Formats: sequence, structure tokens, C-alpha cells
Amino acid sequence: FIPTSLSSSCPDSQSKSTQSGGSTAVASGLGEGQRLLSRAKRGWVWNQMFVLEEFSGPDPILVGRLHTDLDVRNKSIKYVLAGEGAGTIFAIEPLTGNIHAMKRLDREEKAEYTLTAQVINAETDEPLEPPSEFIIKVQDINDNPPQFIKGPYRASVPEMSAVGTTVTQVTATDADDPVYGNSAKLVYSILEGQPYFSVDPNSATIKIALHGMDREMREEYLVVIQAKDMGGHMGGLSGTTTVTITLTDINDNPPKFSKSLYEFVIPEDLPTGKMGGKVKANDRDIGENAKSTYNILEGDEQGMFEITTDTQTQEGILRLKRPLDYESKKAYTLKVEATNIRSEPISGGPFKDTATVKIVVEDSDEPPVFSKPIYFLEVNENAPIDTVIGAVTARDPDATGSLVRYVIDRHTDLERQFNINVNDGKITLAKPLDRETDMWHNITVTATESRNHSQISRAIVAIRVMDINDNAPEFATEYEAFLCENGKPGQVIQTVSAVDKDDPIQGHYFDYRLVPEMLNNPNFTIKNNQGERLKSIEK
Ligand SMILES: *[C@@H]1O[C@H](CO)[C@@H](O)[C@H](O)[C@H]1NC(C)=O
Ligand SMILES: CC(=O)N[C@H]1CO[C@H](CO)[C@@H](O)[C@@H]1O
Repeated sequence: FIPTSLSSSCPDSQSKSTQSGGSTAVASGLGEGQRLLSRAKRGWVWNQMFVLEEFSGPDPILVGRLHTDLDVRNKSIKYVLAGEGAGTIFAIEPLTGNIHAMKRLDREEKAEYTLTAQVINAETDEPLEPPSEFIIKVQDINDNPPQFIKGPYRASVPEMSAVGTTVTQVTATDADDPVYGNSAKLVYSILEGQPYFSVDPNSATIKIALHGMDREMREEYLVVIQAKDMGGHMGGLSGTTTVTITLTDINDNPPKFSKSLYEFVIPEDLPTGKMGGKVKANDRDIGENAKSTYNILEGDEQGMFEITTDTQTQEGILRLKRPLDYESKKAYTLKVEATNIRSEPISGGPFKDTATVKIVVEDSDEPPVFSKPIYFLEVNENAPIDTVIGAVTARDPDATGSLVRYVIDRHTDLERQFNINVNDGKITLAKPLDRETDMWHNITVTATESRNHSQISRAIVAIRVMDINDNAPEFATEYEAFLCENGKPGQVIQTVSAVDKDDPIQGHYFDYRLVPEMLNNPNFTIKNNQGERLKSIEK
């Protein structure tokens, strides 16, 4: 038998038609230009047949013909077919051996069918030969377009990348036969995305095609890549995919102050550490590349201010390091600088900017200020009432200079021993003082602005009571002395000593004498003990 392919373009063009000994294969001549790969297998010549995929005519397509050259003489014979698709896809005409494809075939679904054919006696159904195997190959036509299975794609590349920098690579696949013809030979081209990007026609590598692509101008590009089979030629099938390309940031922009001059009014009583104002240097980069640090370059010789970066907003926060005083300095002019946090910018620097910050100190209503936090005054005990002990002074530091009124905090002077002149702060005695009762009178004096009664300050006045000799000496105890009857003259009978509540600076010196009524008694004498506090009575 000679199965004969009807395909006009047999791919096995290099195969040779052989006629082996013993077999008498003969091409049926149905096809043109076809070659037969045949080998002897008993009486059969086996071969491949070819059938074009996707063929859809009104009648079944003739795939090929089986022919036997068995000496059948007048015997009537029949061809029978078995194997893959026999009877369903492929049918054989029993008498002629013509094989038809009954269905439309898809190479991408099944590329070849293995069948067996046999010649049998038409009357007896007896096989005249053992069955022989042959293959029907489904021949590719370009019925599958290229497909980007993994698309759509996303890719990123740093901004300002050099022309030729690889961005990404895409891949299309084609289900058609990769070895036969050009049905699966793909060529890539870029449909959208020029002049920014290019694609390599063979490798589908997408590259930067334009110099100086700037993220700050445009961040995202939609690139459309086409793959076309048939080597890209006319009539090929094509498929497309999109590649969304994002430019990533590099630090190519300096910080820039939104204003060259900032003006802040800061009340002088703003607590230290509190914000006095904000500045902002904008950086068109993003993330780390947009971070700025702020410095005060000039105008803050006393170190009154500091400026720090708000990590959320990238603003420069101006804070007080030391308290302001309107009365001593009413304005500051600072030069501040914003520096990009990266030290190595891509293109030339300097990656910094400066601005002027004018600060106007605003007068605040401040409480009066005493000339001293604590006053030490002295007064003699027993001094007469209304004696002036001393004075305190406080003044309103504000420019407006309110009058100040003085009052003694009566909680600290429960016995109302002192008075203060409400206008001039003069402290006078209200009741006589006794040093021996209280040596110190520590009172609190308040100063209140007459214009604003909530502005109050306090000072301590420590009044020390000075001693005067207003107490007589006293004997510490009653003395009872004993003396033997044979006591000798000059013998010390008893030593007496006196005490005194007063406290003279030089200490006490007591003079001891016998009372006058004893002066006529010759039997006892008393003697001062040389400045010491020892006194004696002797016989
Ligand atoms: C009053 O103040 C003086 C001086 O600070 C101090 O020595 C004294 O102990 C104080 N007296 C009282 C009763 O607080
Ligand atoms: C005034 C007085 O009491 N004098 C007496 C001193 O001692 C002599 C001797 O013991 C007495 O005789 C005195 O009377």
C-alpha cells in the first residue's frame, strides 16, 4: 500500500522516497510535488500523510489513498482502518482506499494521529495482510496569534537613566508550529511609548530611548508592545500587551523655600520649646530625596532659637531655646538654610536654599518684678509703733509700666505685726516686738499691677528682731547652802550664777553683790569670779 498525502507542501521535503525490496510501493500520484517516506513492512508501504489543519470545505477533505499491490487478481478486497480517530475523524473508502478527514482538525490540539490499515478479503473478511501502522500529520497553518500570557506588565526605571538602559523584557508565545514555517516566528515592535522607549525586535527587551527623562515632569508611561508572527511580515497575526513604566525618583532637585521672607510675631512670654513659626522648603523629589534639614545661619548670636524638621510635613519648625524679652530686644532677623539630606546629589549642587526669617517680639503683660527675691530687714525689739523697718520695690517690666501696689500676705503675719505702704512698699511696725518671743518674722509681700490685678508677684521679707537689754538677770535656781559649825573663814560655801534672756553681742557679764541688809553681817562675803560666770559666798 502506498498512503499518499494530498498536501501540497509536505514538510518532509528532505526525506527520500525509497522503495524497499519485497515491497512494490507505488505513489498514487494524487499529490503534486510530494515525497514519500516509505519503508517495507511486508506487503505494506507505510508513510505519513498530511492534512491541513482548520480545513473547512463543504465535503470531507481527501487526506490520501492506500493502495496495495498484492496480487489480488479477481479477489475482491476491502481496506479497513483502525486507530486514533478511525471512523470518527478519518474514514476510508473500503474499495478505493481513499482516506478522508471528516472533521476540521486543529494542529494545536493534536498534531498527529497514529492509525493502522489492513486489507481484507471483501467476501470472507479474512485479513490478507497483518495491519500496518501509519501516521497522519496535521499540518500547521498560521491560525494562532502571538499572545502575551504574562501581560499586562509593570516595570520601573530610575529617572534620568541613560539611553539604552534596559527597563524590562516581555515575552509573547505563539501556539503555531515553531519548526515549520514562520507561523511562530515573532517580531516585536512598539506601538505606543515612543520616543521614550524602544523595543528590541527579537528579544523584546524594552529600553530607554530618550535622554533626560524626568520623573518630576512625568512619572508614568504606558507602552504598547506588539508581537507579530510570520517574521513580522504582511499577513502575520499579532498580539499586543501594555507595559506601565514608572520612573523612580533620584535626588535631582534641590530644596526651595516657598518664600524668601518669612515674618513671625512671637509673644515674649512664649515658653521655651514652643513653636514660634514654620518655614517650608519644597523639594520636587519624593521620599528620602525630598527630606530637608534646617539651620540658622545668621542672626541668632545669643542662641535664642532652634529650627528642626517636622518629619511628617518636612517643614522647619522654629522654636524658642531661651525666653524672649521684649524690653531688651524687640526683633530678630535670621538667615535660615534648608539642606537636602543626601550629601551626594546627582548633578551639581548646591542642594540648599536660604530664606530670611523676621521675628517681631510682641510685648506681653508680665507681672511686676521685685528688686530682690528675698529681703533681709532688721528692727530693734521694743521699737516704737510705726517705726520704718525697710522697703521693698517691684516694677512692671512692660513698656506700658503699670503702677504697682504692695500688700502683706496676712497668712504670713497672722498677728498683724507689720504694715506696708500700698504705694511705696515701706514696711512699718504695727505692734511692738519681743526678740525673746520671736527672733524672725518672715512675711510674704505681694506686688500687684494696678492696671491688671491678675499680674501678681511675691517676695519674702525676713525681718530679724535685734536685741536690746530689756531683761534683768535671774538666778537659775533657789540655792540652799549648808555650813559646818566649825567652818573656817575663806571657805567657799556656795557658788551662784545668774542667766539673762537678752542676747548681747559681747555676751553677758554679771556683777554679784550681797543685798544691803546683809552688808552689816561680818560673817559672809561674796566675790565676783573674774568675769566668769562663777560667783561665791564666803565666810
Ligand atoms: C526666717 O528666715 C531666716 C532667713 O532666711 C531663717 O534663718 C529663719 O530660720 C526663718 N525663720 C522662720 C521662723 O522661718
Ligand atoms: C550679825 C550676826 O549674826 N553675827 C554673828 C556672827 O557670828 C558670831 C559668832 O558665831 C555671832 O556671835 C554673831 O551674832
